[in-house]
Amino acid sequence: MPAIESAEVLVTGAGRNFVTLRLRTSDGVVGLGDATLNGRELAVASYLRDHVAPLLVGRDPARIEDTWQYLYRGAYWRRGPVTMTAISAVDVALWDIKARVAGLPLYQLLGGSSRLGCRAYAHASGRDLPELFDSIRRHLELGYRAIRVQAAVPGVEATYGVAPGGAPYEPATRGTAPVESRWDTGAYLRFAPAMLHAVREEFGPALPLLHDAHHRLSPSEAASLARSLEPVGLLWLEDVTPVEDQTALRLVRSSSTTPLAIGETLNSIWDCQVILAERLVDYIRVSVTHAGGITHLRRIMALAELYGVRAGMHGATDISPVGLAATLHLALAIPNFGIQEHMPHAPATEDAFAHAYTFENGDLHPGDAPGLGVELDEVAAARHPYAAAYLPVNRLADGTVHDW
Ligand code: EZ4
Ligand code: CO
Repeated sequence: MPAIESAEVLVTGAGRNFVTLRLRTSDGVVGLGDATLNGRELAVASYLRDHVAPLLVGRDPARIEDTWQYLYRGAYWRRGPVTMTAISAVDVALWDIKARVAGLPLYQLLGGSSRLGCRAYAHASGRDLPELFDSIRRHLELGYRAIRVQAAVPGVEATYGVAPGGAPYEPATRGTAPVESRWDTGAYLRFAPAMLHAVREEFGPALPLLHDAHHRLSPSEAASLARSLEPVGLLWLEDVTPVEDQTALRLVRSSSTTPLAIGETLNSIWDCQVILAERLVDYIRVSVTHAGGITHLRRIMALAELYGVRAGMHGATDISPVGLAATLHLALAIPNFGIQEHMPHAPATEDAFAHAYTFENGDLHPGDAPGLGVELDEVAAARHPYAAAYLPVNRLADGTVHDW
């Protein structure tokens, strides 16, 4: 029986910070897992290096479910983003190994493909409406068929989703402490409906449009926004309320038919149990990298299917190419796939991670290379050392810390 011979944790700053787990078996098969937790990267690296790697060496790489249970139930202190990101990385690396041993792309082990490709949506943004319209047009020219739209709120110095100076948006900033921004919910609520109505008017009724409120509203504020956006016909309105308060969505749901999405910061099936069982959203966004890997996300998506909820897969740049590949293999196979978020990675990230997945005609496809179809180029990765980076912190005008 082959055994896991080594478990290495590789930290790079190639494009942005990424943590990658590399497992090697006694018969020379290598599997990769994404262990990146944006802004808290080294906590997961330590969790893996100090507490998980020593337990993996000598184990049978084929026993994926047992290893998952061993790391989850066996830890006693369970759940939470650090633990679940670490378990995700192990799980994905083991699925990579199993599929490489089989000589098959991972999606074949998950039941085979259920669709031609995974419809992706792009992020368009602008500091004003003309710049936003240009950004949408640019993304349509690149082939995207669904667009998330975010625009700078007048009077708010930094708006989530809008890059300063038209560069691709990356929320984490290098430095020893987070950047602090001022947030004004009133200004946002006065601006967002008009902005989204203007986009719909400009681009016509057929273009699928999405918008992310990024967890900043109270239930009544969210309900009123969702109601005012009904004529826009969004594909979804994302993250209206802070997600840990699952029942906050009840008021939004009962007040409006605007489709809702939530879940990118949730870490387990229990974190989204109420949201799913009460059908409080249309799309669930928990990710392969932060919610227990292929093994656990598959279970979450099976529960979601029972309630008519579809997968709205998280795909920001802090999901590494390893994590994105894992997401795409699952997205291609499950019956209730909805849509895949796609923010292209920086050139330095592309240099460090060669991947078989492709983007064509608005769809991502995981490709047909064995396993995940991703190879890590250690030399290219090492050219860019890790440097601490943080997501911003929001404060209200009076200095009160608010959700970012
Ligand atoms: O802010 O992944 O919908 N996408 C998002 C992302 C998140 C980042 C945080 O690490 O909300 O851009
Ligand atoms: Co989001």
